[in-house]
Amino acid sequence: MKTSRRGFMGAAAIAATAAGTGLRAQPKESGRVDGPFVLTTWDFGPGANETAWPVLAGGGSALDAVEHSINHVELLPDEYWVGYGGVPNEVGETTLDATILWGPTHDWGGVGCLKRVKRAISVARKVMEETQHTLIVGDDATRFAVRMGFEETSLTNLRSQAAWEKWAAKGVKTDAFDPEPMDADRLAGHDTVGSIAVDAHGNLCVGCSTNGREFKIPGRVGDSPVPGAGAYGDQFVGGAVATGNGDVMMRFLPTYHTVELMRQGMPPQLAAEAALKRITDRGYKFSGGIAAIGIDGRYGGAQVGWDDGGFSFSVRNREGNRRVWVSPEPVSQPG
Ligand code: SD4
Repeated sequence: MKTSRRGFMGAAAIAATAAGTGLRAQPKESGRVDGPFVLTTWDFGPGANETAWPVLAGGGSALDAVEHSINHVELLPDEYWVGYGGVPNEVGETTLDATILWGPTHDWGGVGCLKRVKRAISVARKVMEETQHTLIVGDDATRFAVRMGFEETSLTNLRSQAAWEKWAAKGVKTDAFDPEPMDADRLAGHDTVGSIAVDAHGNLCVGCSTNGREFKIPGRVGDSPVPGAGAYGDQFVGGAVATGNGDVMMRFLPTYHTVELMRQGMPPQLAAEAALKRITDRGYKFSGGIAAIGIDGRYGGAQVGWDDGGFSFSVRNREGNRRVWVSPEPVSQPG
């Protein structure tokens, strides 16, 4: 993986923990918080949670909290992996995938390959609230967004333009034509923001948003907008969000798997490990992570492939924010 930001975070985490015992600090992949709470993945998690927390603290809905959390990341000017200004496809265009679930009604909305509109999670929310559909894709998703009052604008900025020009200058075709990742995952890099909230009324919302995969084949839709793949939730159980190689992960519906195991009483961390193990057991060698939290506030995560330990999620409740680094140890990779 050549994700400079992830590499940096992993190195920083390892350095910080190595300074003490020489070992990784006490892994805290699991724990419990009282509600209301919001959980958000990766290193943008703390900032996203801080944006969402006032909504929850003021008695607002988990739906608004998740939208705030994800909008925060989508609109960060320097965030390359989510929202505008990042991850161009093979022809230099940035396209977005997002989904959102409202627990009380189990209503979903999603957009895939959304073009020229910045707040993909908000468009997904419109799909959920204004239509009977679950997923709208491509230029038609753009037309839908404009119809709902969103501004049509370029998703390219200097950074994404430069990233694409540098890649295009090599004259290689996208790595999506390479063999399936059975020996090694050679993806250039990828990240997704996933967010799960439970509000003071006990209502659950789950959402995620991403640019997907660098230099993807135009039209590619990843796991993020697919219920049960990039995100899943059940009002009576809890939620799970995924990040990583969505082309592989969506074949196994790992967040659905995680939540269903939690329904049977399995702690979130073990459920997430089992869902990833289902994929590695079939021989895939990939990078992927899952963060999950029950309606009761028990949380946990698992990951494979990010050996630098860089995958984290953050959980915010009235006691503050806690960052949870997810150890790569529990799930073994084949080979
Ligand atoms: C995708 N799963 O489109 C997303 C990307 C991601 O960490 O999450 N990367 O494949």
